[in-house]
Amino acid sequence: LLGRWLIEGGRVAADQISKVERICAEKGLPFEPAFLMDAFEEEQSQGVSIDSTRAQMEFGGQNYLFIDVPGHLEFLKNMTSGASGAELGILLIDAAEGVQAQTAMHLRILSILGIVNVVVAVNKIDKIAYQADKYLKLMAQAEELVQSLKLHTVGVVPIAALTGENVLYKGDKTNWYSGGSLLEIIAGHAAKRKASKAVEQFRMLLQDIYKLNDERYFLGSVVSGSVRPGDSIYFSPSGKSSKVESIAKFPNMQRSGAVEGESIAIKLTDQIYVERGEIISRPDQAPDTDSELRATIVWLSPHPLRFDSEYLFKIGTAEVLCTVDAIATEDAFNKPIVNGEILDVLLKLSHPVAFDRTGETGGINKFVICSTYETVAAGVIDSQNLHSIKIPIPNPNVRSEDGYLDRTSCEGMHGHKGTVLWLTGLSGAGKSTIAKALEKTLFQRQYRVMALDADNLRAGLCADLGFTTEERSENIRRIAEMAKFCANKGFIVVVACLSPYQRDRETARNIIGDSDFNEIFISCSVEVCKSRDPKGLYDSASKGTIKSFTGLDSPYQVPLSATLSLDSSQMSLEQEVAVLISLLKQKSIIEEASTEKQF
Ligand code: ADX
Repeated sequence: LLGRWLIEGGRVAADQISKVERICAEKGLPFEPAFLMDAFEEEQSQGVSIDSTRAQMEFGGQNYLFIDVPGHLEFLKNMTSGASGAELGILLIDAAEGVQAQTAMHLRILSILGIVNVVVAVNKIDKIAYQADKYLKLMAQAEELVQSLKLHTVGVVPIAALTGENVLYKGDKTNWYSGGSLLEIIAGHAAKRKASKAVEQFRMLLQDIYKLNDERYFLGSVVSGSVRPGDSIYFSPSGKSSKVESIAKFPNMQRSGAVEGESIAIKLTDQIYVERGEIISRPDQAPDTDSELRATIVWLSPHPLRFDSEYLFKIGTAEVLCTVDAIATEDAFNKPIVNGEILDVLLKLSHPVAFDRTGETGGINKFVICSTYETVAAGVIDSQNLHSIKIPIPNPNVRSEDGYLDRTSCEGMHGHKGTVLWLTGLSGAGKSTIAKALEKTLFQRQYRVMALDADNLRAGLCADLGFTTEERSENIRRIAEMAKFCANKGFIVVVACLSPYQRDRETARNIIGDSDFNEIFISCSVEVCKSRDPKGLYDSASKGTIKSFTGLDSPYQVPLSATLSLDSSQMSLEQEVAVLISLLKQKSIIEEASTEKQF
């Protein structure tokens, strides 16, 4: 097929064709485009630069790069280490031989490379005498296989690369086939891709931060979407946000914007401190962050996978340490995982990284795993959220019982409405102090209030939980369920919980309900929190006795759409309480006046 593309694409000089024709004639063989490939290989060994596995050519004003993947594992390494992901896979099936065991393996590799769109080309249709019924059987088989691997069939086409039937142009021997030629199918897909590029989300990989004449520049490559001065941007996994002041493309050229494929330097409107490895996005299209991932990998090393070894995990520009656990089968632990094997794994990372759950709309979901010396695996992150998988599904045999008191009766009895104020912020920001002061004020004014301090709950209800991302998620899920319960009993619930991840706060919002969930960000810089250090934890963490401490070696993602932000380094406690009381009034949770009592 590649030989056919080359001939039709005008990439082969007439004398080369006649040379191959002559050799074929001498050997009494019919001319085959495949022989051209052999001829190229020979030339290549003599230093002529035609790559026998890659062919670039133009058809109808559109440039194509065809890459032949002979199932070589070495090739996979090249393919995954660069940003050279193909846009479309052509699965070539021999009409005479049918779907082979290897075919499924090749398709799985495509999916690991993030190539979800596949054209099935049933080749050598001449060998089965252009028979429609045989082709249709193969077509159904191939389509089923492609779909079973969650790939998408862009088209299925009967071709004969030898004669050119249906490769570039429709031939006359398969009149029963009503679809387009292989090239027409590919061109149609390319046009669609072009249109969809316009809606791709902005993703830039942060490579470095340069200081130049006292200005800080954030360097990296735009891998999808576009960016312009004035845009609000968000850094993941650190959760920092800022605005683009200007964009430069070295050497020293100011730019009015940048698009996919460009390496640029961004100057921000304010000073933020982040490191290489972050993904820059729009605030409302932030990628996921986690330190535990489900993924599918293909093992690429002659040395077997070791479950007790630490490897280097690389995604985008981020590099962290990881260990690999198999999740698919018990068996995986018993037999060595060797070259070419594909398996489902759970990756435990030393630090959280940012990533996307799908490669669609420009998402970053592919990674490689390296040992000290080599790339040992390539993989794709599972599209299902590890944590959402964990959220228990209620047993259908358990039915909830309506109590005697419903929310309206409770609220009527209390004389005010129920709601949740969810205080989030760093350790030492003042959440507990504010929650306690607010509890006191509301109580003195005879409102029914319930303060849920995460530190206290961790002594009992959540005593089984530590501080991995997964355990923090579970912690927040439990607190959110409790808060919801109390709000439904007409209480004003004040939650004080670090809740560092946007995703977990969104889970809390979903559990509690949008109308009851008020996200209150107690903002305070790490430096101030460190200097306060009421529990001496920052001190212990900087000495290394506490690991994954939020604000130090574990991220805090600043809320993007908090109901209120209170800067505890600027406001007094009284001011903070007053602001929260006026929020409750403004939301008609409590009335304007209420008799105050001293208890
Ligand atoms: S959350 O991350 O799951 O939301 P939560 O609010 O329950 O955290 O608990 C945070 C409190 O646990 C902190 O105020 C601090 O006292 C204590 N703590 C102990 N280890 C850590 C850690 N590694 N990161 C953050 N807080 C920690």
